[in-house]
Amino acid sequence: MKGAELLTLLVASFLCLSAAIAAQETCPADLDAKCGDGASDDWEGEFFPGIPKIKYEGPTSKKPLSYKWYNAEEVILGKKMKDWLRFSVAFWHTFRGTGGDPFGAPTKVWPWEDGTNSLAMAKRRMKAHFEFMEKLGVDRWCFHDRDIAPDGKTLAETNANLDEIVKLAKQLQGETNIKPLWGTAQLFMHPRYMHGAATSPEVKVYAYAAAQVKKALEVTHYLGGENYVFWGGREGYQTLLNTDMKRELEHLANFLQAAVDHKKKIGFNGTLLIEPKPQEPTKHQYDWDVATTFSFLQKYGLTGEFKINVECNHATLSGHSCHHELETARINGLLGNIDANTGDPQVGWDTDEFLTDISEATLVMSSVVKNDGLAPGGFNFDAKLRRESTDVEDMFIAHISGMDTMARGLRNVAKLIEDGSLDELVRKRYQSFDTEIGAMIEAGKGDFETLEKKVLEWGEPIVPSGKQELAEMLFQSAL
Ligand code: XUL
Ligand code: CO
Repeated sequence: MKGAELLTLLVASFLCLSAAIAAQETCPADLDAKCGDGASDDWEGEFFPGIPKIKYEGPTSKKPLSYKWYNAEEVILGKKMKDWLRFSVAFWHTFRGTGGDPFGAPTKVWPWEDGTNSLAMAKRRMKAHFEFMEKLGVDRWCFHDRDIAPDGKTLAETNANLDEIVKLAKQLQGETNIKPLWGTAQLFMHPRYMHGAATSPEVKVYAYAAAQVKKALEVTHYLGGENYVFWGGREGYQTLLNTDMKRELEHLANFLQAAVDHKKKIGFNGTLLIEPKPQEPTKHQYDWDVATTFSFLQKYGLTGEFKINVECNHATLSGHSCHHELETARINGLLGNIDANTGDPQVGWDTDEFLTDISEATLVMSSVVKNDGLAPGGFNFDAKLRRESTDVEDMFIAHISGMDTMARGLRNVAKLIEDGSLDELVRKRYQSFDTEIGAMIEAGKGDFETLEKKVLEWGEPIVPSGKQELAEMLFQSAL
């Protein structure tokens, strides 16, 4: 091919690609009736032809499209793996993720997408989502209201759009026996929420958010969801110079109390979950981490009404390990759900990657086992394909890999428990408290005068080794 022809071809392919990328953009929030006109929810045949139902083949399998460690029906530590793990697919990452980032256009061109945010497209996408879950063998899903249905020009129109999609989801759920693990309201993307939703200084925005959560709670209940999540993406501040923090926190508490009241009013028995995150998109988010969220719940008399959804990547953003956040939630009776993902140690933001670190998964599963599972919560893959992963099969491979990693973590915890050495090391470390004086202190009766007398009698204590390296060796030997 001559140079000039090659150049023409390159320019033409670039223009085609740009057109495809431009067509990927969604309709504006105040949806113009023309946006997506002509689109159809019809689809001939399967959305994922050539992808089989994913089966367990064991650790020797070399097939990417098979489970090596996750064997749903296998009993481990007295429960089926599927009941320990209660996996769910996050609709937003899996079906609304475009691969776009602040520097670049979308990269994913899924065959079923027509580039619109129309109702017809929302229906077609929902059908693809159910085929995806069935093939994967996952029987739960998670969604934001606005992921699944487009905004209308008014709240009434938006709610009508949502009802139409929810009706289809309900029908597909009936055909597949798949249910929501949780639903939530998207209170961060629309410009009206730029200063926050429940913490916006504008009363009409607070009211709008209330109306949106009311509807999202009702829809989650209607679909048989087992939990409802509050992630306060913009409930925080960019600068304290223009912020009345006390007032905003009080508004947030009142908002959450009203959600509790509405949940009871409609007879929704699902668990309400708060998902902490320290920042992004705000400079400071009020639900910074588990401990901050717990103290907020205590201060406003909301404990007992809420549990916590720990997201591993949010944990690391707050300067903790995921294990720390899980244990903080667990020992306070607050561990309700896990958004299983991970960040990148060299990157400072929420990269929402599938968790594939076996050591990390073993620590996560040790908290889950100590908690005797997460039900009615479970695991949500709040994780997305990398921008550069553009094959349809990558959607499956990512989930299989994430599920196998958690399953492997569970198997490792069973090994650690069976071996018993690590538990014994911890028990021994505290055995001095299994004495008369230790029991007195633990019962809150260790007054300082009695303890001073004891010290005078005992002399200088002999302090044993912490055995950290041995603990690490025992842990590693199970991986
Ligand atoms: C954002 C995040 C959300 C919540 C649901 O970081 O984790 O997707 O899980 O709103
Ligand atoms: Co999340």
